[in-house]
Formats: sequence, structure tokens, C-alpha cells
Amino acid sequence: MMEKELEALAARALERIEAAGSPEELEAVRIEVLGRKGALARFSKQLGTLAPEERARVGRILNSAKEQLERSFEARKEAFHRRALEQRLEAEWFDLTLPAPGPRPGSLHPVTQVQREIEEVFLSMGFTVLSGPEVETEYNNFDALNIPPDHPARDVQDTFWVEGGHLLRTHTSPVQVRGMERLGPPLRMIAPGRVFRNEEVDASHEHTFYQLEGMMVDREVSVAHLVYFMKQMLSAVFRREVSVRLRPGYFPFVEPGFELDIRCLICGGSGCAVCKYNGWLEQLGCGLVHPNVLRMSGIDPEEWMGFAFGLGLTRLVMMRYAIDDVRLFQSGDLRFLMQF
Ligand code: FA5
Repeated sequence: MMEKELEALAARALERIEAAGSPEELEAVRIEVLGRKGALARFSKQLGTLAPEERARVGRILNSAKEQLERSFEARKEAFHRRALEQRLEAEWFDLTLPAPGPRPGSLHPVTQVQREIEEVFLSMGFTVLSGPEVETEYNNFDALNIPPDHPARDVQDTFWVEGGHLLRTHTSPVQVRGMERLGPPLRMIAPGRVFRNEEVDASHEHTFYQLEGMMVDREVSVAHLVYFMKQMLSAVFRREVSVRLRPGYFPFVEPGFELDIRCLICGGSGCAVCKYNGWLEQLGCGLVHPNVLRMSGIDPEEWMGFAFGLGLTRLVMMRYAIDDVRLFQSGDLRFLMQF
């Protein structure tokens, strides 16, 4: 009687082990049949009610059923394990013989990239690229540029002074002075570089930023030349024809002096947040070189004339890539830098 039940139970359990679709299902069957409170355990408890010789016989049957079930349970479990491993190997396959990807190549800083583009444009038009030191003399930064000693630009608030009367250049214009003295007239030069001002830092003002200076000295130089070269440069940077306008602007080293604006590239001139709703964006200071400046560098203003400009390179890069915070440039933040 018990024997038959046992055989039926073992047969059913075997079927369920074979049919289990997942390790979880399999485990549920195991607990139900082989667990401490499972079906087989209940049978062993009943063994006590049998006569001694019956007990021994049914006991043997019970043990062999238990062993058989345990074996098929282990086999099934092993099969699940193997299948999972195979799936993982399939999914995570990789070719050991492929060369390693290596470190991600770096890229040039966006200011350097735009600087180099502008250098290419001017080199192709016969200009020389010059550089000057970041620690300058007061003479080159101010006096030789016709900036009188009482001019507000010399104010301690704007200038970082260095021991011995030197200073961190506040603009790239002192390279004009170096250029005139080194090259002599006629000359065409540009000078990109880092400049420093003792200013309160905010989204559009840095204490350290980049400018790009330019100068041309020849026998006949007019504002038309100036506008032509500015349009060449700005059209190259923005990769389209740009409209420019001149407004009067005061810089002691040029006469007449101008602020040059371009028609807003975002709204095309109709007014938007970027151009503060006036349709134009300020780009640079420029003008015809003041006769005093030529004279101080040993060039006769009766014979020669020139134009000069000073571009806020950092601001230009901001406009080109629609970057709204100048502080990002020197943040060293790779999330920013990796975009270029
Ligand atoms: C000058 O520095 C003149 N040397 C430019 C010049 C050269 C005029 C030759 C005429 C002939 P200004 O101080 O305006 O001018 O600065 C030029 C540009 O530098 C500004 O238009 C602006 O784009 C940028 N600039 C000025 N201050 C900051 C700052 N704190 N942070 C970022 N950019 C600045």
C-alpha cells in the first residue's frame, strides 16, 4: 500500500524535476519533495507504524527513491547552471587578439583651435605671427601706447603689478610696440596671447583671458583696409559671411578709434537674448594707429600709417560655440573640454 504510493510520488516528482523551467521552479519542487518537511520526510515518519520486516523493506525503497530524486535534482541543477554559463559566454564574447583601445586621444583647447584658424587666415594674407612676454614693462603696456600716467587703465584695480615695476600685460597691444621695433615698416602682424586683469570674475569676465592683436603699417592704410581684414577673419571663424559695423570707440593708441560689432548670428539682427535685443554683438576694438604711437617706436608718421585691432579671443570662442560662461575655459573640467 505505502509502497505503491511511494512509487507514484517518486514518479511524479521525477516528471516535475524534468519539467521545471527555471532554477527557482526546480528549487520549489526540491523543497516540496526532499525538504525537511517534504513528502518523503512525511513518509519516513510513517515507517514507525509498520511491522519490523515491512519497515526494513519499505525503508530501503524509500532510501533508493530519495537517492534517485536527489541525483536527478542535482543533474537538472547542473544543467541550468551550464546553460546560464553558456549564455553569459555567448553574450560577453570578446576577441582577445584585438589590440587594446588605448587611451582616448586628447584634443586642443577650443581657444587654441580658433586661434590657429585665425592665424591661418592672416598667414595667407601675408601677416607674421608674433608673441610677446606675459610679464611686460610698464612702458610697453602703457607709455608706448600713448596711455598717459593718469589714465584709469593704469589703476591698481585693473593691473596686476609685479615686483620691480613690471606688470602682467593687460592686453596684447604691447606686442604692437615690439612688432614695430622688431620688423619696422611696412609690416603686417598678429599676436595672440594671454592677458590679465585684476577684475571681479563672473560669467563674462575672467582675470585671465585671451586676446588677438593685429597691426598693419604701410604707406596708404585706410579704415576700408581695416574693415576688409576684419570681415575676412570673422567670416572664417563663423564660417559664413558676416555683416560688420563700426561705432566710435576711445583707445588712446588709435585715432580715430572704433568698436567693431557683427550682426547677431543667432537672430540675424532682429534681436534676441544673446545680443541683448539690439541685433549686434561687440567683437573688438580697433582704429588707425595714433601718430604718437608710430613716432615712439621710431616710425615717421608723415611717411607711414597703419591700423590696429584687439580682439577678445575668449569672447569670440564663446560666441562661436554658444558657451555662456567664460569660467569654463580654465576650469580644467574634462566634461567641457572633451566636447572639442
Ligand atoms: C583693449 O584691450 C585694446 N587693447 C584693444 C585694441 C587694440 C583697441 C588695438 C584698438 C586697437 P578692451 O579693454 O576693450 O580693449 O578689450 C578688448 C576685448 O577683450 C574686449 O572687447 C573683450 O572681448 C575682451 N575682454 C575685456 N575684458 C575681458 C574679461 N575680463 N574677460 C574676458 N574678455 C575680456
